[in-house]
Amino acid sequence: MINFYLNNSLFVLYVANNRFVTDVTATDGLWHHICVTWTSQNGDWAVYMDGAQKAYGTDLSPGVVIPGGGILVVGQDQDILGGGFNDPEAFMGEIAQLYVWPVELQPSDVMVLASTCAPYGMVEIFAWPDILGGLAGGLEPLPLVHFCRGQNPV
Ligand SMILES: [Ca+2]
Repeated sequence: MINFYLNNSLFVLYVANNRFVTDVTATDGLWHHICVTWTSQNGDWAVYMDGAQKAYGTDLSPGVVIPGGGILVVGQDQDILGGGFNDPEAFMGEIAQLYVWPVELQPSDVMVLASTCAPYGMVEIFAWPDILGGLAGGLEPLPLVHFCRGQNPV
C-alpha cells in the first residue's frame, strides 16, 4: 500500500509499513502543484511542490512490489480494504487533476507538468476523469478552475 497524506499540515509518504514525514506543507489556501514519486528500485522517493523538489530520500521500502488490481482512495484513510473511514481523517480542501503513472517521473518531467499543465506522454494508471467518476460521500465537483502558470483562482 502507498499512502500520501497530511499529518499536522506536513506531507507524509507511506509505503508498505514504512513512512517518511516531510517538512513540506501546502496549507496556505492557494493552489499548489504536488507530485510524489516512489520506485521500488532502492526505494527512491521525492516530493515536489510547484515543480521544485522539496524533499527526497532513498531506502523507503526498497524491493516492495505494489500489486495491480487495487483501489485508489482519495481524501480519506481506509483502515480496512475499501472501508474503515471516519470523518476526522477526511481531507478538507480541493483536489484537481490527480494522475498516477507507472513510472518514476524525473525532475524535468515534473517541472514541465507544473509549469505548463501539458499532458504527460504516458498512459496513466489512474486519470482524473476516472476519479471524478467515482465520487462518494457527499463530494461534488466544482467548476473548472485555472491554476496553471502561477494563476490562482479568486
Ligand atoms: Ca484511520
